[in-house]
Amino acid sequence: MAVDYTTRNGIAVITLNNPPVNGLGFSTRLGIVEGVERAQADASVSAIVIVGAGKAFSGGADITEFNTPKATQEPTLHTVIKVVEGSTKPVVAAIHSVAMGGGLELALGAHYRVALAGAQIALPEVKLGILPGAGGTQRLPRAVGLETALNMIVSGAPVMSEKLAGAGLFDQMAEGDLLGEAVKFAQKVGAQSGPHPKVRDRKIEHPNAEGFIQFTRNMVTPMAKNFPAPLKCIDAVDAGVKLGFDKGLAAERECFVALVQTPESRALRHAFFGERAASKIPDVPSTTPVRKIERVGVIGAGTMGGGIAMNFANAGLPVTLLETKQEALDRGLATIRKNYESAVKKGRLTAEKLEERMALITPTLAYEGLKDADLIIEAVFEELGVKEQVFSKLDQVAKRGAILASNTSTLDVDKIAAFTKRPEDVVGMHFFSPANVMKLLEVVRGAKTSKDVLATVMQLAKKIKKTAVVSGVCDGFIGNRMIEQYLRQALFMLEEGALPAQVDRAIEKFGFAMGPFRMSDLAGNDIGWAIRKRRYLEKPDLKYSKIADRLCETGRFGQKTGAGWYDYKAGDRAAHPSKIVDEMVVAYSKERDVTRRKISDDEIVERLVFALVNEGALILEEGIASKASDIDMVYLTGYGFPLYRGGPMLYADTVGLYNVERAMRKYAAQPNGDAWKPAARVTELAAAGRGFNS
Ligand code: 3H9
Repeated sequence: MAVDYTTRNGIAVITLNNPPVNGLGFSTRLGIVEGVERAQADASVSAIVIVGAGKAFSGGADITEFNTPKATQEPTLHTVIKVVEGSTKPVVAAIHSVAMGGGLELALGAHYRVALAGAQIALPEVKLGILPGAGGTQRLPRAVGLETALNMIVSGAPVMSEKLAGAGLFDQMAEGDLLGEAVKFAQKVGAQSGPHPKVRDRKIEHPNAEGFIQFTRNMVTPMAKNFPAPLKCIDAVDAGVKLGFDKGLAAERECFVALVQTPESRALRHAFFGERAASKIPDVPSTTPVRKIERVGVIGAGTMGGGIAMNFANAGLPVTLLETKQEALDRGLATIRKNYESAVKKGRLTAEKLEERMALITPTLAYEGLKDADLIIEAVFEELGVKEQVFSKLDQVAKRGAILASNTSTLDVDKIAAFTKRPEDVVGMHFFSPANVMKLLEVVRGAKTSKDVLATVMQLAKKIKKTAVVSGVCDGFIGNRMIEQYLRQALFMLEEGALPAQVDRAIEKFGFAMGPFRMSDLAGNDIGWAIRKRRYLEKPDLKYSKIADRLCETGRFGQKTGAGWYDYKAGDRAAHPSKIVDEMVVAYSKERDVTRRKISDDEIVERLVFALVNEGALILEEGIASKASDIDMVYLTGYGFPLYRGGPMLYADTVGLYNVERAMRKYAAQPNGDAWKPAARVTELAAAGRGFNS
């Protein structure tokens, strides 16, 4: 049962009991209505308390029910709130820990609210691409004032209950025994004659409501570019201000129904669940014991090693940073300090915290300095021979049970593990650059990596605020293996008729943070060149346009050399289309005897994104990723894929795999078409009318 009903000293206590966060799914809603009706019918009850069991009052509507018949099955949340608000016996919401979304809306429907300090109060619906759809846009402005309410509704950000104590939301702040105090409060109001106050009857007081709403609209419009929800939130509040409660409620309903169907909302909900699902590994139960991580070692104080060390210092974990030469160590520490100083300048860190974090980092030139570390991550040169030296050394000095991690982005983790006598303790931890900023962490599971090592690293990832996704061992893991196919298409399209700026513009218009050519210039074109040289030997049948090699032969390695696919001016990162490069591209087509054609933006987007999708499907088939949402999380958090499209695999579902497969077959018939054999997973799902995420 999702709701418990008891009585206590003449008060009915309705306890929401739907773990993990008392989501207001169908059975919870039904339980509340039944509870209120039972209390109404019981002459010995004078008032009702609604309280949440476990770790929340309520996290809101059950998001898993959205777009299913259950979401609209009566009693809907509207009905529940109507029943609560219409109760002749006063209803008191007793709030602890979390009152969010529909949970807060339910509380706003009660006649009184008692809260513990430290509870997170929010209407976070906008973060899921919707708006508060059960009266939140109407009641919150009446409870806390227009300005506070609009800020909360448009940002979705939580506010601590104590901060709202004076704002008219809570009738009493409880200390300690929430239920006991709420029951006492209920006895007091239960003894008073009704009618009891309703938030809906309050006035929205503001000296210039219209002006403030317009100001908010102006602020939000540029930020909300690809997201329809924030402006709809303002529309709904506006309707309530201008037309009164009931018409405002109707406007809110209309906006909610429209938003919940949008691809943007679907994408945001997918990302919400995808993030949580990523930490669950099918054969590693949540009860798997974890190892204690109290001290971390990082080998290599370059950009990567330094960034990795910062993550742990930020989380309060001491780090020992190892380098082979004093100058390199000094340089690494100076860069870390500079990064922190820049955060201080921006007001994101205090000078005191800077010193605290620096003090957590201990430099060393000796491997012995790592002997107490519970986790050691190497971030040294990407060469198997170098890794061998590091890992055999680690095998000698690391204490028993220490986790030995490699930050490799390309090398075989199983081979690295074999350099030790404890391959079960070895795992890949692939951070993305800059490691102190990027959210993504690919956790590479070797054939022998033990389950408790995986469980420990996944838990630690949360502590350092990363989105960790598990990848099996393969060249490039999930992210880079897919991006290689995307880049191959980008190069083929240059050869066939496009220019770098056109390709970048098309995919940036689709929503990518950066197109493939600007990205390559930033990363360094020599990196891709080195990978291709390896490919030419390892996979001589794999076709590649050689246009990028031509570029590299002229020394145009990107921003770091002041020239790449684009021209750069000193001290400026802006990419300027390059006449030299454009001529080089056209000359290359001629040399290859290719008649250049106009390539549409749609084709550019399809070829780039579906190349990711096809490789993603192979990655699923091979079990390198355990679910499609993991791939999406890699692309959303590590590769600048537009959040409002939900990642490549969800985007393919949105387009429909039937259509995706048809496009692949079309491209297969073009020159350079041998890259386009649809993966079996695509064909099977398309034939079954299913998607990667259905
Ligand atoms: C809404 O209310 C619409 C209404 O306005 C109108 C309706 C008509 N539903 O984050 P955690 C699960 S929209 C279903 O790791 P934490 C979550 O998936 C809703 N499930 O814990 C996870 O499951 P699992 C507006 C939910 O302690 C588990 O709970 N509300 C919901 O770090 C633990 O989650 C929101 O947008 C839900 N509503 O943080 C609130 N919420 O264990 C979204 C959570 O199987 N939720 N789950 O992986 C949050 O912000 C956080 O989850 C919360 C707890 C702060 C509540």
